[in-house]
Amino acid sequence: MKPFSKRTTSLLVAAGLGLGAASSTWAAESLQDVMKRRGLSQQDLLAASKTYVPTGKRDDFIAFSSGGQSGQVIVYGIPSMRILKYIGVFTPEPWQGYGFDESSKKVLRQGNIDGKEINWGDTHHPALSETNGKYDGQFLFINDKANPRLAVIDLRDFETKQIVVNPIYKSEHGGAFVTPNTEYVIEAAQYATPLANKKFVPLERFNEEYRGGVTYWKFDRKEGKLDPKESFSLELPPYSQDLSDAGKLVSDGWSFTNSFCTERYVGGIEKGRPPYEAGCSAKDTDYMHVINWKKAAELVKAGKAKKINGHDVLMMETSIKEGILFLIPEPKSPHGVDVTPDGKFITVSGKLDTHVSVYSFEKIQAAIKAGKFESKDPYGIPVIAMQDALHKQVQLGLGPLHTQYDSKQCVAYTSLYVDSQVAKWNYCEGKVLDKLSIHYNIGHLMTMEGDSADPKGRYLVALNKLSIDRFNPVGPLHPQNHQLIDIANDKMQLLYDMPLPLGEPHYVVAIDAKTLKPGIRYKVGTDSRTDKPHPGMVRAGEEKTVRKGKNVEVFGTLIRSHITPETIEVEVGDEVTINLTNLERAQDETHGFAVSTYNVHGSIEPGKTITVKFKADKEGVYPYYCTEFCSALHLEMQGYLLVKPKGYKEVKVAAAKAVYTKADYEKQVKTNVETQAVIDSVVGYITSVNYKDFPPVVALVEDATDQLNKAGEAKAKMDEAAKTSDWQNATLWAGQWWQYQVKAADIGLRAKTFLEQNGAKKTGK
Ligand code: K7E
Ligand code: CUA
Repeated sequence: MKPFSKRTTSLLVAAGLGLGAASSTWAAESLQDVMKRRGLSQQDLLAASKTYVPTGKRDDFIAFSSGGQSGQVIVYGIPSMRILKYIGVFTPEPWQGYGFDESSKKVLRQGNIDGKEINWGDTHHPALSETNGKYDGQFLFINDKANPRLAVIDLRDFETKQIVVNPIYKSEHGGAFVTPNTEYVIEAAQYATPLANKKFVPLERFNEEYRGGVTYWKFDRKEGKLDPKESFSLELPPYSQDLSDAGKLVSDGWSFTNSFCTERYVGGIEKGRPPYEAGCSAKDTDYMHVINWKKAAELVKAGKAKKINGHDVLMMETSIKEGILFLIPEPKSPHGVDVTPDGKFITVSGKLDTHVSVYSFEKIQAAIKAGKFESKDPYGIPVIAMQDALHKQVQLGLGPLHTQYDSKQCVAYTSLYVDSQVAKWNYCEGKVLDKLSIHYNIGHLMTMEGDSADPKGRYLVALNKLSIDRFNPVGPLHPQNHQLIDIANDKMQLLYDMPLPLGEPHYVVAIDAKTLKPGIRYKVGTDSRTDKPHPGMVRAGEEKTVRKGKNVEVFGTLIRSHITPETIEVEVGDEVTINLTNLERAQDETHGFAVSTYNVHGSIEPGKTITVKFKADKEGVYPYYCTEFCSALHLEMQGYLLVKPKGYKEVKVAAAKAVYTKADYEKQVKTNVETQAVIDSVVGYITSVNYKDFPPVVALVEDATDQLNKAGEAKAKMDEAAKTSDWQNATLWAGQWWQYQVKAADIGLRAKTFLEQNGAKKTGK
């Protein structure tokens, strides 16, 4: 173990002393005792203090990780590495109702291919939207490698809003990468196939008829959607196009896509041919594709594209003739391609080479301008000589893959898959600065905003392929391991291992938490997936059930702790549509909705309206209920779906006998009057301070007022019943009045605590 700097030690001693002095009641164990009992070193303590986020505090960065084969996105905080959310993208996600209510189902079904439902995805590369090359915190894009698709997530609510299917590929690995103003989202094919849909071509015609490509999806920022009509692709040779990156600043308007298997080798071990991995790594170099996408877009506008499957494709012939497509050799089975923050250089790693190669955009442009090419590839694409484009080659170690950048000038980090290391190096001067061992077999790595024009440095996350012995065993399928590394100093320091139990997260992006501005509620009646008013929304008091022939449509509402309607009566065979609006305004008061055995579920956040649909195809009695523990009477947030036999005749049932007496009624009223006194005192406090200066409190006050209005309505009904000595109903309505009081009091107390903790001042009124 390494010795400690003096500063570190004194820092720790100071912390220890501080603890001892401040807390006499709980500190039965001293810091030293705990270290001894748990076998912690000073280094461990320092690492812990760099990642620990005390209760109530928040993380500095928010990471969006691919969820790999789970088809989802994982959101976590840095440096705590606490998981905040899984976002359903290509895979149904019941908690969010994703795929279980109608409008989210529609989004998921946009991902059908040739009419087939596809219920999973192999997500690889998330990309955050950019403005001037910097993260703007508005949108997230992610690809599906297995089924060539791309999804758009709106970061106002972290929901998936759109899925598009690539019209000409059968797989796609090189997405998503955005251009500096998110004009386009780049996606490249991986495994070459015939571009025309459902076209069979024998493997023997691979070179002639199989093709790769790169697609530029036009992003309409105002709509928050990719626009297929304005999107286009470049036909490319059947090299396995891998990852891409867009140029920025000086290289804006260009994009770079690496490739492997430019041998165009076709395996077939069954026919006695050597396997793919041998044939695909035979050559010493593969090609980086250099593409002028701005000019490509103009050519498409000018009608130079050919329609394939209804999609605009610039054929190679056109791209060559118009001078927008070039190749540069890159060493042995390249994998990453990463443009530096200043846009001047492009870093490429070869999985089977020990170097990273740094290409100079300026040199590339000079060669193009001078028409200086070393050769043409078999399809006639001009090839720039490697030495004409290279800035530096740096020997880093075995299996270099991906590169990310630091906030410090010229500093880069590259993952070394075979060595299981992170290399820190200087790309301007071409020298290695530091190396750190990780566990085990790192794939991507990621620094804070490290692929943008303005990296934030500070932390690095290593995304490791294996975790072997790092965590408690949970069977042969191990968790993934994300390791947090401190990169603020000259030497890298490993801080934390985070097991990720949800598919192989290839890549992750992290953004300054302050840049994100997610909402906390929807405008009442919003369909969150379309961002439009939901036709099924109703306000309180407007709830109704409409029958048209066999179709029964419910327009209902949810508010603590009540589902309106409480009974839904249908006949077997009816088509049932249930629209539900969450009338809450209070933060985090989400209600869920499920109907027993009908496979529907909704997550209805404050203001949201959802629809669930099903055919009531079996007679019986099916409870429905709220699935989020939303209040003390959450369990009572229930109702019944009654599916009656055909032609069922109502049977008169004697009304239940009254069980409550005048004494019960009076007892409840007494409780209510006492509760009102508590509410009045809380209201007295809130209105005595400057609560209007605190928007969260204003929202709480509105919510509490709502509840109190409802309390008034219940009280009026109570009074009416009491007038006719109907003690049964008077007692029940008194109870309902109390329910609303309790909720109002609960909200009021939350507001009071917030004001006290945030330094509210007396207004003197
Ligand atoms: Cu290297 Cu799909 Cu980006 Cu995995 S990819 S590691
Ligand atoms: Cu609403 Cu539980």
